[in-house]
Order: sequence, then structure tokens, then C-alpha cells
Amino acid sequence: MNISIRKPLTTFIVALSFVLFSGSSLAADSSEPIKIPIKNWSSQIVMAHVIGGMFESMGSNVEYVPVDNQASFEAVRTGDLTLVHEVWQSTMQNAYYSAMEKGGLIDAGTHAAETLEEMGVPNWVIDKGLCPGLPSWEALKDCHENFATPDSGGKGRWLEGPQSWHGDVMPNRIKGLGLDDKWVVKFAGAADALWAELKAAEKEGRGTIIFNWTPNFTDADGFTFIEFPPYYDGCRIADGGDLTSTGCGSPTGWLKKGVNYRFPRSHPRAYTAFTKLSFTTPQIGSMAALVDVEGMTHQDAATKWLADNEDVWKPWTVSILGDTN
Ligand code: TMO
Repeated sequence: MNISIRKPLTTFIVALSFVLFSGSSLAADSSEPIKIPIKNWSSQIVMAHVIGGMFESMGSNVEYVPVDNQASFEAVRTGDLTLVHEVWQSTMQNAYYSAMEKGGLIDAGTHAAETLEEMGVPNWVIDKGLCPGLPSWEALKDCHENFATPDSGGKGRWLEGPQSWHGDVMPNRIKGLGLDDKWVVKFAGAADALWAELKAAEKEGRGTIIFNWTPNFTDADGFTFIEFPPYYDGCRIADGGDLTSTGCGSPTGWLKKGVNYRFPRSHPRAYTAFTKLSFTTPQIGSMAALVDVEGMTHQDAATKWLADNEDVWKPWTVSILGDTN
């Protein structure tokens, strides 16, 4: 009799404590690695390690996964990646929103930095008068000789980034503006080739037009983006535009983050910190500068950045539930 009364009571207590225990364990992060993408420009790679270091300081495991930029959004959707931390509006919004519409990628907030990805010139090109009338694009009608290179067939050369970044946006733009008899687009093999070109052109005193972006380390050096006809949704050929509209420039835009839909549940603390995380233009520029100006490795740059900026990122990791992992 005694036993038959006690048994249900014991069962009840065990069940109750299980509910309480699992209630609190839900708030602890899984030990499964958080999979962070590594792409092919400096701020992205340094920021990957900055974010990974922040997660590690919270007790999480991380894994770095080299990925193709345009394929990375689908990889977040399917869970092969946990997150993306630099979604540039001008060149990535289509892939980002299409992964969101298919289901599986969710928005995780926007950085403070505004972005621009555009063709431009180092300020000394303007100071030397190599293309009078810049930054207006119309100036390009009369100065292409000063931007010819051995591989450009007598035309002025635009040095684009790797073709995997934006496809045919720039070749189409030159056609759309009616500049294709005077200018030609060449694609750099890697971002480093853009910075090597800036140095070489300055040394040789010749004009140079490269693809560049902000935030970047060049923000501090003096770089001027060319002003093209205004961007509007659908002006580019890839977005339904035609030759009369595809001369449009790049939009000033946002820099977003995104995560796989399971991340808030598997790693609630890391997810919360990641949604709070927001970098400014000078912060992102300094991540790139540690590599492209100071010559550090991406990992060392991230370690230094984390050590120098604890006041920036530590507050994002503090739990409002009052305890730490
Ligand atoms: C994606 N990027 C910032 C290199 O233009």
C-alpha cells in the first residue's frame, strides 16, 4: 500500500524535475559547430573570424567553411552553413531573398554601415587631371587613352573584381552607356589584383579605374566612386532591364545578416548575440586594413581586432537572463 502510493508520487517528482531541467537546458547552446562562411574579400574573412571568436568566448564551437559567394545563401537555407554575415545589397540581395522565399534562410538584422560597390578611381587620378570631369560618368567619353593597358586593345580598361562577384553587370553597363567602342572590362582573378593594380598605376603615373567598395580599407586612402545614371529596381539586364536601362549605376544599400531557421533554437545565446552584432563603416574598414595595409593574416587580424575592441563586441554576448553558458 505504502509503495503503491509512493510510486506515483516519485514518478511525478521525476517528471516535474525533468520538465524543469529540460526547460533550462533549452536555453543552453548546442555543442554542434556553428558553420561560418569564408569568401574571397578581406573584411568578410576577418569578420568571419571575429564572429567565430565571439562565439568561442561564449563557449560555442565554430567551423569555417570556404564557399562561393552566390551559392552561400542556398547553403544557409539548407543548413550546410549556419549564417551569412556580409550580405551586400547591390550584388547579393537577389540570392538572399530567393533563399528566404524558398524557406530556410531568415533575416538576422542589418549592420550600421551603408554600402556601395562601384567602379571608381584613386583620388590622385583626379588630381593629375587624367579624366577631367570625373566623378561624372560622362567624363569617360573623352579620356580612355589615359586608361589603356597592354591587354586592352587601345581601349581604356575597367578592372572589375572576379566575375563570380557580379557576372556581366559591368560589361553590360559599358554597352548600356554606349561606351563599348572606347572602354573594355577585364576581370581580376582575385581581390588582391585590384590592390596590386592601384600600386602599379600610381608608380607608373597612369590612369586606372577599378571596381571597389565601401566599407573597405581604401576609405582611408582617398578613393572616388564614379557617378553613373541612378539605379532603380529592374534596370540591370539580369533583373529584367535592357540596353536602354542597364547603364544604371550601383545602389547605395544595406549590409545584412542571415541565418538558417534552426539556429535560434539550437544556439539561442549565439543567435541572440549575432542579431545584436552590428558593425560600422570604420570598423569594417579597419578589419580589411589589418590584412590589406598591415599585411596580417586574416586570423591574426581577427585576434587583434577582438582584443582592441572588447568594448564593441562584449556587450552583445551578455545574457539578459543573468547567467552565462
Ligand atoms: C562583395 N564585395 C564587397 C567584394 O563587393
